[in-house]
Order: sequence, then C-alpha cells, then structure tokens
Amino acid sequence: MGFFSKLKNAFKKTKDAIGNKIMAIASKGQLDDDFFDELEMILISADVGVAASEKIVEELRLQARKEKLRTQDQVKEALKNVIADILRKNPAPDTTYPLLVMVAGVNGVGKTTTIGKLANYYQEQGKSVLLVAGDTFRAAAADQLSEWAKRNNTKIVKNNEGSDPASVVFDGITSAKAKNIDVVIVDTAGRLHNKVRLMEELKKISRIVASNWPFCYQKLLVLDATTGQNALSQVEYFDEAIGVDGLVLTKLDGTAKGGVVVAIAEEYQKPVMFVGTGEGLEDIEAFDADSFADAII
Ligand SMILES: Nc1nc2c(ncn2[C@@H]2O[C@H](COP(=O)(O)OP(=O)(O)O)[C@@H](O)[C@H]2O)c(=O)[nH]1
Ligand SMILES: [Mg+2]
Repeated sequence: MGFFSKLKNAFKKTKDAIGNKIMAIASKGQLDDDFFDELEMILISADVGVAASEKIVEELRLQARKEKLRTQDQVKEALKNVIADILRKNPAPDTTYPLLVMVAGVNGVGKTTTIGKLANYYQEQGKSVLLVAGDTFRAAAADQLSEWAKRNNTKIVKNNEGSDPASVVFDGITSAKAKNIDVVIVDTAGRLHNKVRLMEELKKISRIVASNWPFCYQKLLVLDATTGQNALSQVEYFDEAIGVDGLVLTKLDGTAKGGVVVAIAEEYQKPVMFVGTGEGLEDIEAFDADSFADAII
C-alpha cells in the first residue's frame, strides 16, 4: 500500500467524524450561519478542541466571504488549507546524527512499540541503531524491547529489573560512542509508584544524557490518540518536568479522535513528529501537515 492510501486507510474513522460530516452539510448549498455553527459542532465533537475549532470556523468564514466559496470542492480545499496551516505552526526540531531519542509517556500509550518502529524507520535510512531499556520498573518491559531489537536486528543495552535506569542509559551511551552508533533510542517507564517519582526518574535520565551526550538529543512524548482530549494534559505535565521536543501520536488507526492532533497543534508549541497507524513494524509515519489534513477532510 502506498504512503497516501495507508494514511487514508488509518484515518478512515477520523475522516468519517470530520471530513465526511462536513461535506454532508456543505452539500446543502448555503454557507450561512447555520453551516458555520454545524461545522463548529462537528469539529468540537471530533476532538479538535474549542480553540482550534473556533479558529478554523472564523478563518473559513473569512475565506468564504472573500473568495466566494460555493462548491463542496472549494469548501473542502479551503478547509484542508486552514487545518494544515494550524498543523504547520510548530516546526519539528532539526535532526542531526549521532542522535539520541528519549521516549517518554504514561503507561500503555505505545512507547515500546513506537521504539520498535523507529528502529526500523532509522535503519531504512541507513542509520545504525542501538536500543536502551530504560524501563527497569518491570522485567517484561526489557523483554518486550528485546523482542523489537530481535525483529530489527539491532543491538540492545539492558540491565536487571529494578536497577537504576540512569545507569543503564549511561552504559548505553558509552556503548553507542564506542561503536559509532547513529541513533540511540531510550525506552523509559510510564508507571512508577507515583507521578512525582516517575518525573524524578525521567529528570535523572535526562541529566545523564545531557552531561554525557554532546550530540543531538530529542525528547519525544508519546500520546495515545484514542484518549482524545485527555492526552492534552500530559503535554503540559511532561514538558514541565523534562522539556518535550516533539510528540508522537499513536493508535490513530481505528480511532475517530484523530482531530486531537489539531487541538494539540493549536494549544501547545510542540510539533507532532510521528504518527502511529498500527501495531506493526512499519506502522509509523513522519508527520506531514498536508498529508494529514488531506487524510481527515
Ligand atoms: N492499533 C495500534 N496499537 C498500538 C499502536 N502503538 C502501540 N499500540 C499497542 O498499544 C499497546 C501498548 O503498547 P506499548 O508499546 O507496550 O506501550 P508502553 O507501555 O507505552 O510501552 C500494545 O498492545 C501495542 O501493540 C498504534 O499505533 N496502533
Ligand atoms: Mg513499554
């Protein structure tokens, strides 16, 4: 399946919730107040968020007046562009190699799976990859990462359950430097006994990286798109603790809540860098505003 059809397929439910509904009301003809009210309601109920929905409606209203939008196709194109503009607001940071990616997020959002996919993604670009099992809270976590390492044929640095994750990360960095690895990807725990401890642990890992890795360092926060608006509060929380460079939205396949990507772009100065579209090795896409807008409208 090609890139666009794959994306379209994954976002089918979101498109049903946004694009198809909007086209149905646009087909009635008049772009009057009723149309714009209904448009706003559709957007809000599809997790686009109040702020972004209002902005989209206002912008479309302006364009409808100025450019005399009439046909369904004109409305569709205008809407895609308005949404893509919001999604473009927060550009992704520059990526240089060697690169260390720390992957954070609450339990079950898809961190370890995302790492497995990212290993494949970078290897396909000819990069050497090393995985670091920084989730030492559960033994199963390192085993799960080992499975992904096996599937990708990549090296992994891990330690015993309950060991200090910062020391595993230190070992990983030492090994990566010795072997001239291009991309180091660090898994982290999503659940400790309490949130404060989890944040302390992430801060400690981050300090170890900052003082031992003089190269490109990106902190990615993984969010589960199926949790809709609930994903938003996590951005603030993690950003305050460790400083988030970019977001990964997972489980966009099979959810109607893909509109949350627009809400996040509007409300936070954080770029969405990747989207997860399934459980398989290849089910990840580098985020692109136009393709995304095209897939949901
Ligand atoms: N459908 C779908 N499932 C996903 C995606 N990413 C992760 N998952 C599933 O979510 C569950 C939790 O993933 P895991 O990587 O263990 O989460 P972690 O606790 O954050 O490390 C697993 O069953 C994954 O297969 C995705 O993009 N789409
Ligand atoms: Mg995990």
